[in-house]
Amino acid sequence: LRTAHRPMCIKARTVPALTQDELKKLAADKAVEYVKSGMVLGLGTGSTAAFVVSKLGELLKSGELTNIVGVPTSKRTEDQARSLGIPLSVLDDHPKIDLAIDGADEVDPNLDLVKGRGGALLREKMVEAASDKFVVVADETKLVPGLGGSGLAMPVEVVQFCWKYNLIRLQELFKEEGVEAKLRLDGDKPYVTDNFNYIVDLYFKTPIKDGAAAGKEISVLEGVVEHGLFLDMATAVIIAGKDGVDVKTK
Ligand code: ABF
Repeated sequence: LRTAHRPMCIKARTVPALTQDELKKLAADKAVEYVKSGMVLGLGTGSTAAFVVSKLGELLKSGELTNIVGVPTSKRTEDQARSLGIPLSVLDDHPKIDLAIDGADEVDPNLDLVKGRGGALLREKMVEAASDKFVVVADETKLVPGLGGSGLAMPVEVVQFCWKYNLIRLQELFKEEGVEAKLRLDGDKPYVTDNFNYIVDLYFKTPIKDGAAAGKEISVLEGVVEHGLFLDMATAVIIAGKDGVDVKTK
C-alpha cells in the first residue's frame, strides 16, 4: 500500500540574494588575498577592478600592506588609485609586474577571455602580458561556453585614420560568422580611447570557433592596434556567484 504523503508546508526563510555589485566585491576581496607587501601590481579597469583598487587603498591605509606600486591600465583607474593614495608608476619604469588583477567581459571554460568593453583593452593587454601572474575577477554572469557567445561586443582598437576601412575589413573577415561591426560611440561622437584611437565592436552571431586564429587574423590588419581576445593569459579566474566564490585555475 502506498502511504499518502501530505505535502508539508515549510515556509522557506528567504535569504536575500547578493546583488551583482556585492558579488563583484566578493571576487575582488578574494583576489586581494594574492597581494603581498612590496609587489608591483597591474591595476585593472572596470567596476569589478574598481573594488580591487578600493580594497588596496584600505589595506594601505590600515598598514596591512606596505610598499606596493600600481601600474594602472586606464586614466580612470589612475585617478581612482591616486585619490586613495596608492603609489603609481608606468610600464616603462616597471616592465616586470608581479601580479595584475582585472575584470573581464567573458570567461570561457578554458579561462580565455573577452575584455575591453570598458575601452581599456590596449593598456590592459600590455600590463597583463608583462605580469608574472594575472588574476581575473568577475561575477558569474561573465561565464560563457564560447567566446563571443554572449552576443555582446568583442572590441577592436583601431587608429582613427581610415577607421571605416578597417571596420569593413573586420566585417569581411568574419563574414561566415555573420559578424556585425559597429564603431563605438560616446553620445553622437566616436568613443576615443586613452590612446586616442577608436574602437570597432564586433558582434558575433555564434561563438568564435578558433579564438587563436581569429586573434591572429585581426592583428595582422594594418591599422588595428589591439583586440579584446585575451587568450592563454589568465593565471586564475575568481568567479563570485550565488553558491560562493570559485577560484578556477588551469
Ligand atoms: C575591464 O572592465 C575590461 O576589460 C572589461 O571590459 C570590463 C569589465 O567591467 P566590469 O567589471 O565593470 O564588468 O576589466
